[in-house]
Amino acid sequence: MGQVFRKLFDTFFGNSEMRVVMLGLDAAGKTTILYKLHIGEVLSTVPTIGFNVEKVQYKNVMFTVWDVGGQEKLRPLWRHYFNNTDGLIYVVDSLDRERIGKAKNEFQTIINDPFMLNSVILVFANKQDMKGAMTPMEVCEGLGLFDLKNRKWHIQGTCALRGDGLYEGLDWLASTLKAMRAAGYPSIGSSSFS
Ligand SMILES: Nc1nc2c(ncn2[C@@H]2O[C@H](COP(=O)(O)OP(=O)(O)OP(=O)(O)O)[C@@H](O)[C@H]2O)c(=O)[nH]1
Ligand SMILES: [Mg+2]
Repeated sequence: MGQVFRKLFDTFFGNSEMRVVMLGLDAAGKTTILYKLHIGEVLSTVPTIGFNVEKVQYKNVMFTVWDVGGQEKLRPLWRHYFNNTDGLIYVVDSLDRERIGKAKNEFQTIINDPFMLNSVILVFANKQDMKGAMTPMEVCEGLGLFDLKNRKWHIQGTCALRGDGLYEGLDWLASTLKAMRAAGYPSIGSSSFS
């Protein structure tokens, strides 16, 4: 009964929960982003072996964010995190022009997985503070975002060290998922930039 009341309360006040998986090549900045969002600080990170998971409350949405290690030998494990995922945050090191092709291949594999077909896609073009970084538009082209059919996606330039762009991304995730839930799954494709 308590759970029923909780659901009614949440529906009335617009509260909701979202499960988000954050992926991307090693050193893209995933763990830095997770803790900047969770505790508001930049922690000194080591490469993630396995995963970190934290809750991030933003406005009236409780995000559960899974940050999974991105080293090559760990990538085959990513698919174990796909089930029941509302949203994907794909983090790109915008300075890493050499590996944008690799980032694209991994990205396309994720989003075409049957468990991920209804997930909305938020791309963080991270490390925008670095001179020579690819612009969000370049990252967009590099990942093949324009070719996506029937997917909801958004690209956001970020600097995890300063926190720039992170909450703008969560805003998009929250409003998009809420609109989709209100309308009922699956989504129709659309895209946006910032
Ligand atoms: N200049 C700059 N450095 C960043 C930014 N975000 C993260 N970094 C640095 O990038 C390095 C890798 O960051 P992590 O957060 O550990 O990367 P990760 O994606 O979690 O890497 P794996 O756990 O190996 O998958 C660290 O030295 C961070 O301080 C950013 O926006 N700008
Ligand atoms: Mg990490």
